[in-house]
Amino acid sequence: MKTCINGNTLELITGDIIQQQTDAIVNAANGTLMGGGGVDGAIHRAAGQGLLAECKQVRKQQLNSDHLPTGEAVITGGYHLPAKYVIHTVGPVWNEHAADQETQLAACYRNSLELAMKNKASSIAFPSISTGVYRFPVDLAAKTALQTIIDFLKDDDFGSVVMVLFSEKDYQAYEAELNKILE
Ligand code: AR6
Repeated sequence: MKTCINGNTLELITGDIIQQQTDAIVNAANGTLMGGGGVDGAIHRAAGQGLLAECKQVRKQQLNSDHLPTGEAVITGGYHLPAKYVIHTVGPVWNEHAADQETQLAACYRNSLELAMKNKASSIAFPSISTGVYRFPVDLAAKTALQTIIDFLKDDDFGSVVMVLFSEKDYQAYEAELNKILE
């Protein structure tokens, strides 16, 4: 499904993010930036050792050896990936009693888009941040992600945003939420 927002495009596809030929792809990382399972593991495996080495440098130089806080984003090269950049962001771990998880998830999308724009990227591919290991409910994640992307595209001349969903079930959840928002 593809829609036009203020001259920009927003597309939902099923697929594998490591194959995306966008200027930037987004990694659903953890605060250590040292890789992990899920999409993070796939990105690190496909990009090669150079990515991990740059992540270590970013930790040291930009983060004072601390963890990347939830909702924030940093950028590295793409190494062996088709994408020029990888933007690493940390989604919230789902906890039904916490109040600020949607705000944190929205911050992941907004900060990633702002960082892409700052680096002159005009196309970006996102995975469904937080809906795997971090257990965020996919319908709520889809609503938050799509509303944040749409609000950004309404205000900015960016280019193309692709949501890469890893299963048909996730695609359908995102498609349903996008249709509701566009109604
Ligand atoms: N392309 C696109 N989407 C994918 C891919 C892929 N190659 N692989 C998995 N997904 P997750 P999180 C989907 O668990 O919930 C890591 O260990 C997956 O089906 O990767 O934010 C990190 O190091 C799901 O829909 O990320 C963190 O510790 C979505 O990507 C933690 O997991 C996100 O699932 C982050 O958890």
